[in-house]
Amino acid sequence: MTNLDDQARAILRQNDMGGYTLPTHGLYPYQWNWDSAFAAWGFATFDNARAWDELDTLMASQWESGMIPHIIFHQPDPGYFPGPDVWQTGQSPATSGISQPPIAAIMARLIFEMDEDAGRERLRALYPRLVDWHRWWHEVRCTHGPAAIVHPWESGRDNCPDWDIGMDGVDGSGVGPYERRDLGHVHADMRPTKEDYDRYIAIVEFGRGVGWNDAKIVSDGPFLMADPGITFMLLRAHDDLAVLGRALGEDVSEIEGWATTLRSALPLIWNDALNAFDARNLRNGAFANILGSGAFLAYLAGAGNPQLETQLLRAWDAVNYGVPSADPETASFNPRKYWRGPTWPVVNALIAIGLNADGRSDLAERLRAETAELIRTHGFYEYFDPVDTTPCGGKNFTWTAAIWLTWAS
Ligand code: 9YW
Repeated sequence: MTNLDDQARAILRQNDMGGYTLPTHGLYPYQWNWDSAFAAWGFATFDNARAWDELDTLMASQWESGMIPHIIFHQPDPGYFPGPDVWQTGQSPATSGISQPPIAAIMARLIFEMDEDAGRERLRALYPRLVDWHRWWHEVRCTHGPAAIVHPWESGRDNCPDWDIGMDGVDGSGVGPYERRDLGHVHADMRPTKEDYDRYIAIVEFGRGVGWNDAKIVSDGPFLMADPGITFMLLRAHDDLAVLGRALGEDVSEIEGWATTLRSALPLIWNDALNAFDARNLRNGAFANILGSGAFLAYLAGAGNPQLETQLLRAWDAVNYGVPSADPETASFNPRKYWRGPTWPVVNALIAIGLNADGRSDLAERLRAETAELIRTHGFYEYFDPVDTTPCGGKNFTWTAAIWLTWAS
């Protein structure tokens, strides 16, 4: 067996389609937004120019509104559903009509600081697009205070229990027949259910029906929830973008204003009954009352507190490897079903960045060691059972390889 660093680099190269990287061949044959940002960070450990290329191809798909879509369908591929024919966004290249966790600025800062001389001009070219994307989040998606998502896919944590109360209000019964492609790659037990998919498609059909008009989707769409995970990633990304802007000699007061406003909205996603940050249905104000891994991204935004640490340790101590994506002490916990319990190396990496910044390097190191053990035991899988280490989902996964090279090894 070659050493794991070599294997990780080989995975990035194998998934490299020339300027953009697939999450994994087969299951996800396109460019995904936050996967690409992680890929860029991974490339930066051995090919700085290629790292910036990845961010360039991602940001090149920016919509007129400033939105960066969650999937870019560079080349047709029948292996994934729903493809561009379902989304019908009219973009070129074709894209989905929703966004994904805005971590590109976080990764751009990490990459820039690895080699400032090589990165300065690349960053200068990228910076205005990042600013426009962040402005879109502020103006379109932070109108209720915290960052709102209009589709569970937008959160990056597709079927986590956080979204159950919002999904209850989505009628999937009118969706016509379709064929899922994910089940040809991964066992159904590890994937979202048919009821989930019917509702996912119903939300897409709503967006398509209003011509992907952002304002209409937010005001009248079937799903609108405050996402703690995106809120914290966006807050950290605003701060990092301001750091990058200053390094370029730009006026960053607008970005600082977005960050101040977003930080002042954090009390709206604090649930006293849960003693943690929590998702919220923005149609009626109800809390999800579910401890999810998005809450622990608070550390990334300097928003940790003692109650949250108690909850983090309770959930983490209830499993053996990594932070679980859902609370192990609730009935909905399922250690192999996608975002309903498994541990995700990429989320662990983000939580650890936050814990380190918060002065909890002991916890960050524990998280790194547990994540590394999963990868050493089984390889670069998409996610893992946090109780018994079973590798789950796709293999030879780009973002797992990327966080190995940058953080876990
Ligand atoms: C899907 C690519 C994507 C990730 C998401 C993850 C999954 C796609 O895969 O969504 O069809 O379910 O939930 O976070 O970006 O790796």
